[in-house]
This record gives sequence, structure tokens and C-alpha cells, in this order.
Amino acid sequence: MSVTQYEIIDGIGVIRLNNPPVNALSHALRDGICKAIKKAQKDDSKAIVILCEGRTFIAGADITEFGKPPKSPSLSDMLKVIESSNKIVVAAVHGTALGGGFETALACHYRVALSSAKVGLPEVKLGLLPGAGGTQRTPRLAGVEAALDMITSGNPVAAKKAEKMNLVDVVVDGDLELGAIAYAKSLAEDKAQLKRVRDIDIPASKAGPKVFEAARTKAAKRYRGQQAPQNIIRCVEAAVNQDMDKGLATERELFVELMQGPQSAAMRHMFFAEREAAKVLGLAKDTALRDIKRVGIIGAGTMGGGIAMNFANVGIPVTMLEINQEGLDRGMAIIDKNYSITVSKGKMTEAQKAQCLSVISGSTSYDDLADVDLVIEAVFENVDIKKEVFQKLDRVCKPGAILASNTSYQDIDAIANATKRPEDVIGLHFFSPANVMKLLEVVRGSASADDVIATSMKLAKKIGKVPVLAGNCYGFIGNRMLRPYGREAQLCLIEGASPEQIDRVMQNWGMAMGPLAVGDLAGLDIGYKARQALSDEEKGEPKTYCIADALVEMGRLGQKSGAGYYKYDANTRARINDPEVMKVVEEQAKAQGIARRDISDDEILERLTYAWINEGAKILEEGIAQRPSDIDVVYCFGYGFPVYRGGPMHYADHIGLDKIYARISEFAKQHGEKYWAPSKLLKELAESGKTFKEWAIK
Ligand code: 3H9
Repeated sequence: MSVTQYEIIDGIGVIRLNNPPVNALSHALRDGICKAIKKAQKDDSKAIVILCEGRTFIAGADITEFGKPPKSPSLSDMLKVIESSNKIVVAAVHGTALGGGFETALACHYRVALSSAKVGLPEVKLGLLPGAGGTQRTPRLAGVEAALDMITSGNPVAAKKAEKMNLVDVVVDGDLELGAIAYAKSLAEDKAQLKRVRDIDIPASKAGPKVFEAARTKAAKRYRGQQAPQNIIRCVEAAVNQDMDKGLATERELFVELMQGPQSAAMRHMFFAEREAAKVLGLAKDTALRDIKRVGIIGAGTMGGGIAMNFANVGIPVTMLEINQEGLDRGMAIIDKNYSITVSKGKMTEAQKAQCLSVISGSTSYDDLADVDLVIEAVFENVDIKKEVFQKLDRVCKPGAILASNTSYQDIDAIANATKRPEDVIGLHFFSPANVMKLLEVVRGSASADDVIATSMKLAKKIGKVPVLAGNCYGFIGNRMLRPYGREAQLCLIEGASPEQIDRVMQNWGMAMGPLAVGDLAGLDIGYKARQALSDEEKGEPKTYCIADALVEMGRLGQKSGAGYYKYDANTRARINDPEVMKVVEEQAKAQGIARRDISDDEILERLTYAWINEGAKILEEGIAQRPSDIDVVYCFGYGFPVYRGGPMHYADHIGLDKIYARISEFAKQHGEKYWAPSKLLKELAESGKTFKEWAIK
């Protein structure tokens, strides 16, 4: 069936688009629209309406066509055809008119939207800018500052707000097709003008150089390291200072620059990686899901409370279990405070907060979990305590209930085997703060049933998480890769670097925070306690963690004690370099017989990032992650990895696996195979000149 259809209804030429799933502007769609508009010029229709079948108006250019040879008509050619139509063209918007889709609506003479619709220019999230007039038409309608905000953030705007911003002419409820045809008819009868957005002038006085300077500074801070927001600001500046055609030429030039650059390639990779991660290989599409109507959570601490909020937010009743009322009260108070912060930011109303709180209840008796469909254990990280909890759950929970552990690194099989129903047990590893962080590692035990896995992946989406399936091993995907990364940070420290050098290198490279600052935030005692539980062999050489251990033994536990690798201002929590720490570092180096040397920024970057990559390759080799891009999703959504570098495995492909393998082999010679044994997969790919991406398409 054709992706475009044209018919005259009630005197109006209706162009109907049908290109599932999201009506992306494929070549066939662009061609069909051009042909239909041209046809309508010659018939006796009085005006034209463009509308879409399915769940949404056009959601943008077809991202799968990016990087392929362009096919005529281009999107810009198509928009010229629409804009220069001699008959009024009305866009009828439902769902989400995004990117090239909204740019199509902006090239129409009028826009009508369903009240539930949203419009937006999210290209920046793909490392791009609206390349089909969006940066030129939006400021002409909405004003410069509103346009800058909308296009640099990429956030969509609801129809009512878009109407106020002048981006939409009319908002309708009910039947969009009828509403749009009636509107087009009334415009034709009133002989309304052909309103071409390109003809609107932006008074230069409304946006002087200061507005753009302020926007540049704000974007540099908010979107640190990203090229696209800066290019967007230059385009909007061109809309003010150049005529429409010159402005469009500037937009084209800056769009192409982004499209050919590594940042957009990385961000487009992440767009598809996120969607791919939700798919479980080998699972039948029609796997029946278990119904999750009530959830139980063991432990009302910060983690348990955060997890509970995810379910309450979508109206799923949650029972939180604690050992005593005091613990429950403390947990409920934290939840209340978290919701109040959301309300104070204007992201939730008091009524919505009350609604969420009303579905969270507390209990101190396991018997109250008899009816839940899913229970998530979030107690102290000790496998024996967890096993005890699961034995109790096995006794009280109804048959078919999913029993999940929020452990960050313990053996899921050991926990599952404490029950008589290991097939119902799974890991659901949330990241702190659990009500904010998007990542959810779904950890499959060796006995986890298919429907338990499928239900967990689906439920994750329902509560707004990005799920990634992981196999069972110490630390799963994310925390397992964190160990060699942390190890290299410690070794760079003792061999010659300072905490601020290491953190600066990683932060300037794009990490949300450097590894030592993260340690201070999480609490240095956590790693200390976890190391105490390891065997000597697992702990590694004494030199590795001696500085971290010494700091903890001095009472420097990180931010919570006012000092760790840094000192912290008691009022502002500002990080302050501390000469005391350097004394500890030097003492420990001396005690270990290490002569400290100058370490270059490049060496720090290579050692830390290649440590991730080597471990990531081993994770793939062992089948712990389903695909390289899943590891990228884990790191970008859970560990503050810069999305414009596309995750560790995409970054590795970008650098070149042969180069990385050669460097890791050198590290192995210098520092020993114990730490730097190259992954077999990495070696194989480096030698055959392949990338992780190519390997994944085997
Ligand atoms: C652009 O327009 C550039 C122009 O300015 C200038 C050019 C010169 N293309 O997300 P979902 C697929 S850049 C191709 O799971 P939802 C997606 O991969 C574009 N495919 O559904 C998935 O496939 P699969 C600017 C696309 O309901 C399926 O559709 N626009 C595209 O949760 C379902 O997607 C954007 O950045 C596309 N443009 O959310 C919008 N979009 O089933 C990007 C989606 O095989 N899209 N697919 O995994 C979105 O934000 C969401 O998909 C949307 C629907 C909100 C529309």
C-alpha cells in the first residue's frame, strides 16, 4: 500500500500519510507528499490538509536514511513545494510532531493540533540541529528566546503551550480530521492569506548580541562538551541577522558539519541502542507476561524508598516492609521529602503528590506480602542476609509472584537457590537515586523463567526505566566494568597523579564526575567494606587500594564526613583540594616502594577508558551482555558516561580496536598480565580489523 493517499473530502484536498510506526519522512513519503501537493494545485479543492494515520504525526526525518546517498526530493525540496502552494496548506497534528515532522508543519500555512499533541525539535538529542528550516521558522513565530530554549533543549511542547507560543494556530478536541477539514474550509471561505512563516520579520532590536552570548554561556554549562547546541545558537542568530534564504544556507552548512562529526554518530547510535536493549534475544515474541498489580519492597531505606516511588508514580500500589515502625517512618519521610522537591520544581502538583503517596503503604510483617505480584528486596549487601529474606519470601509469597533482588553485585543464583522456586527469581538492579536514574539492569539467573525476564523488561518501560539484560557475574555489567576503571584511578594516584588531575581529565573528557569525586559522593567506606569481604587474590596487590584504605582508616569517608580525597565546605559542599591527601599518597607510595613520576593526562585517559573497554570485551566474550550497544546503554544511562561519545564500546570502535589492543598489550608488559590480560575477543577483532559493531551483526 502506498504511504501517501490523496482524496477530496468536502471540498478540501486531504493528504493522508501512512508510514508506520512513526510516519518518519522516508524518501517514499517525501515523494508522495510532493506529488499530492502538485496534484491538488490543479484540482478543484479549496485548501489542503496534511494528516497522518497511526499513533502520530510525522516524528521526523527517517534516521535510518542518515549517512546513505541522498535521494531527491530532499526534505527541503518538499518543504518548498508545500510553502509555495497556491492553496492554503494546513497541518493536522496528533501524537508527536517532531524534528522534520514539526518542520513540515511549520512550512504549512496553518497548524491545527489535537489538545493531546506535542510538537518539538529534538534533533539536538541526536547531536544535530533542525536542518529543514526549524531554526529559521521557530524564532519567526515564537520569538528568539523561546526558540533558543526549545531548540537547544530539544524538549517537546504541549499543544496548548505551543498555541500560546504562536507555533500552533488552533487546538481542537475530538475528531482531528473533521476539525482540520472544517478549519481549512473556514480559512478558504474567509479568503485567509497564505501565511508563509518565511515572510515574518524578526526585529533585530528584540535579540541583540547579548542574548546570544548569554545563550552560548548557558549552553556551554548545561550541555558541556556538546557541539550541536552551539551550532543551533549560531543558526538562530542567522535568523535574526540574515534573510530567510541566507539563514537556511547557514542552517544547512552547520547541520552538515554536525551530521559528519563523531558526536552525532555517537548520539544516533545511542538512540537505536536504547531501543535495541529492550529486546531479549531468543525470547519468543508471544511470551505471556505476568500481571503486576501490586508490588512489595523489602527495606525502606533510600534505595527501597526510591524504588517504591517508581511504581507509585504509575499508580501501582506498593507495600514497603521494614523491621520496625521507626524504620518505616524514616523511609516514608524520605519519600515525602523527595516528592516535595519535585513539587517545588513545578514538575508535579500537590494533588499528584498526594495521589502517589496514597498508594504507598508500610508494614513490619512479611505476611502482608502474601498478595503481591512482585517483590523487590533492597536490604544490606550481604548475601547471607539476602538468602534469609528470600527464604521468608518463598514461604509467604503466592505462587507465580516474581521475587527480585536489587543487589548490585551478589550472585543471583545463590539467592535464587535459597528458595524452592529459582525460576521466579531475578535481579532488578536500580541505580541511586532510584527515583531519578533511568537505568535498570535486569539480571537473569541461570534458572530465571522466560516470562519472568519478559515481564521485568516490560515493567521497566512502564515505570520509565531503560532496561538492559545482564547475565549473572560479580557486578553484572556496570559495576564489573567499574572495578578495573577504579583500580586504574588508584594506580595512577599512587604512581604519580593527584586526585584533582585524575578527576579533571575524566570530567573534561565528558564524564559527569571524575572517579575519585564519585568515590567521595558514594562514601569511601562502601568500597572498603566490600574489599574486606574479598579474598587476598581478589583484592589485588596491596598497592592498589592502600590509599583508599588509609583514608577510610583516618575517618575520611567522603562527603558525608566532610573529607575524603578532597575536603568539603561545610555549607556549600564545594570541593577543596587537600594537601593532607597528597601526604597520604606520598607516604603510601614510599611504603610500597613506588617512585612517583609525572603522569600525562593522555596516560590517565587511556588507562581508565581502556580498562573499561577490555572488561567490556570480556563481558561480551562470556555472554554477560547481549550486545556491545547494551554496555553503552548501561554506561550512558547509569554511570554518567558522555552520550556524545556513545558509550565505551562505541568509543572503542571510534578510536580503533587495533590501537586499543596494542596499548593494552603494552600495559600488560609494564604493569603485568594480572591486570591487563587482553580480552580474547578484543585481540581477535583487532587482528581481523573488525569493530564491536560489526561483530554484533554476526
Ligand atoms: C530530523 O528530523 C532532522 C531534520 O531536522 C532535518 C533533516 C535534513 N526515523 O521510540 P519508539 C523507530 S532528525 C526512523 O520505540 P515510542 C524506532 O527506532 C529526527 N525510525 O516509540 C522504533 O523502531 P523499532 C528528529 C524511527 O512510541 C520505532 O520507530 N526526530 C524514528 O516510545 C518506535 O519508536 C526525532 O528525533 C525516526 N525519526 O516513541 C524523534 N523515530 O520498533 C525520534 C522512531 O524497530 N523518535 N523510529 O525499535 C522519538 O522520539 C520516538 O520514537 C517517538 C515515539 C516519540 C516518536
